[in-house]
Amino acid sequence: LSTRASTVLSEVGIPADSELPGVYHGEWVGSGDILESVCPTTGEILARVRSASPQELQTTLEKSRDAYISFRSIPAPKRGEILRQIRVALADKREELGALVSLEMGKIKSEGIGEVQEFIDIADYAIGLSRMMNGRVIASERQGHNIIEVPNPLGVVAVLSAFNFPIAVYGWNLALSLAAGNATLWKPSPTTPLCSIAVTRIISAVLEKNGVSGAVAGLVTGGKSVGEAVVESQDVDMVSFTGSEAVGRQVGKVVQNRFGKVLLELGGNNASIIMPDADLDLAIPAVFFGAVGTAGQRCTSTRRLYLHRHIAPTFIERLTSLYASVRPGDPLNQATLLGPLHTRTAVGIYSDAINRLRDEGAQILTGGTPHQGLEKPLNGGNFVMPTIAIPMSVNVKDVVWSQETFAPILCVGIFDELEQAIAWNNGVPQGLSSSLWTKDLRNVGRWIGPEGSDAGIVNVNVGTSGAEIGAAFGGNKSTGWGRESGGDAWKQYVRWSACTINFSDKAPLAQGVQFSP
Ligand code: UN1
Repeated sequence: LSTRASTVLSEVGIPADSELPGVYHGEWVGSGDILESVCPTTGEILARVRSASPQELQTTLEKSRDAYISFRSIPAPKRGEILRQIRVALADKREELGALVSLEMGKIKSEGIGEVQEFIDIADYAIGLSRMMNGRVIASERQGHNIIEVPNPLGVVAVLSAFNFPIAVYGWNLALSLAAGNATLWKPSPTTPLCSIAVTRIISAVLEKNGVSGAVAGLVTGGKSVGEAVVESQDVDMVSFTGSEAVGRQVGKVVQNRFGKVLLELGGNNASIIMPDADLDLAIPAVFFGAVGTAGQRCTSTRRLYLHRHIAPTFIERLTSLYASVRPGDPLNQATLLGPLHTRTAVGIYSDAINRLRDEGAQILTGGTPHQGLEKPLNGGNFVMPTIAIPMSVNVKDVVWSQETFAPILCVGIFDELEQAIAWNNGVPQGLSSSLWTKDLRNVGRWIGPEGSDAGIVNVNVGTSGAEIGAAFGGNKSTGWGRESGGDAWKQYVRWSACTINFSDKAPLAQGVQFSP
């Protein structure tokens, strides 16, 4: 193993060339299929993980349920105190975990660290929340009666997370779920098992120190069959799934069929709209980060750029020259802005999307090929050139506009009226993030109002990617309507009871109904 990799791994307690158990339910086990963690930058195998066998998965599901049954009685502020200790332990390993994200997922280190910071932020939020998970008192129509709404712990929450945010998305779910009094079971992407093992070790040490079952935050690594079994299990009360529209559609059906709760965070096909009065000094770098940052592998990455005709030539020229300055590199190096795609398969998907653009007559302004001739060890990595394309026309029903490709490909269209750009923004199946650049308040009003963007995230003079934890995160339409993280998202992680309580000496029926013989 290269020194760059073994250094990062040893900082999080993973020996070089090791084979690790990938299942945790209070103890570490693992005798299922072997998962290989492959470094996207060099192609080397970082470690091997023994995933969950069917029996181990069943045991973990049972232990999760047992853990929920004891954990739900611990008062919420005490659960918040445990979360505070988890927050401290994570902050203590912020840089090391950030480097591990960078090594295993391939995003640049600053973004890897940012992801751990996002977990810390949502932990802070949920610690406060643990003293504020309030219900309501409602006026009853009956004398001497009161109605209260009571939030209670829900049960077992399974989190199926994607490779692109191998720590943060779990963090959003775990923090709320733990504060809410649930047991959480994590099924991470099979390609980022090391991140999940490192995080689970940190959390389990805190749980055990507090005399709480480690299965409050369990882990099952594995492939498709493990994911399917978790989704199908009657022991799982809620499934929070982040991933593709195709898989999310199946997950939604299966969970709905057994009347479980589901929270879906699926495709993003996010647009930025640039008005003629926009501050280009701010807008151009924001589009650059949105489209090229994380090598285009965020759900919130900018994939579509709609430019007003008046500023289009200048914008394109300046954006293209920023693209020309980007060199692919080791994401662990501080100067690197562009890391690899996560898998070799993704390089093929990138090439297919470029070919489709070419076939349809699009003009490729920059990029359009995988990176060739890179020096060792980067020649083993999945590097592609960030690409700007101008399709022949903006028919948003065309595949080039309507399909999400998880790679740094930006399609540009030119408009004359804001209405046109908003129609394009809304004309695709997905509805996660969107961004308008303008100084005119009237445009802002239109954009955030009923005739504006139909996405879950509607920004003004802020790019499509890089949401903070304070607001509820998620999207509409084929993005799945899920909401995670801040805002009122916690309300999904509890079961609500409407309790009518009679303090009087009579027992009247509602609506004045009489029912006496
Ligand atoms: C995702 O890509 O699934 O807003 C999550 C952002 C990040 C989270 C993205 N805070 O880009």
